[in-house]
Amino acid sequence: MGTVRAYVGLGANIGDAVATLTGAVHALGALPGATLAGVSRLYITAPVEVSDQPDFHNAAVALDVPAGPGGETGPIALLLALKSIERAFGRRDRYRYGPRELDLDLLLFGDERMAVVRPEEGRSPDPAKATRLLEVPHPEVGRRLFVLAPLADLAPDLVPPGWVESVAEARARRESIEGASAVRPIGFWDPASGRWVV
Ligand code: PH2
Ligand code: MG
Ligand code: MG
Repeated sequence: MGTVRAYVGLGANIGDAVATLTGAVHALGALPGATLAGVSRLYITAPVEVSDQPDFHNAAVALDVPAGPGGETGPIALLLALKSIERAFGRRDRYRYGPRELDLDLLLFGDERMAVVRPEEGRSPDPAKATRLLEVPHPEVGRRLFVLAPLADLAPDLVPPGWVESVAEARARRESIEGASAVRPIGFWDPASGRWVV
């Protein structure tokens, strides 16, 4: 079985977000068969969709993971692992786009392009979003500077499947819309100490 490079978006805006995101990076790197291939800068970002909530901390990681024996097994297995890490860090179910202890979103899974019904364990109990499909690439990647900025740290020249521009180009386009102050880098990942130096 081969490996695939996946990209995961991280976010938090309840509790000690820096500690939570740091712990989540380590948990991702410790998943069975996974290797941490890169960690973005850490950002403070203005909340989108629901603006009446605290600022977020956001980041992204590149993760090399087992491809899975075929079809959807790889991305689904990773999705379930992300949900279980969210719960381990105290994620509670709230309303869509609202505040959260930890959000881990599967952004990209190699060249995979898919939309499948989420397995029961990967669904939210919130009926407004319980039936959402798992879409890869994540549909919000191209429209959110808080995702594109950290992703561009890791893979600026990548053109995700189905896109007509690179991550860096999409980042620049969104920055001209949202304004440069929407995302503010506050630290670099230091592999030696395994944390962001803020
Ligand atoms: N996540 C959301 C809704 N809004 N805003 C920012 N800045 N960062 C996020 O991670 C975020 C958000 C739902 O997942
Ligand atoms: Mg999210
Ligand atoms: Mg999520």
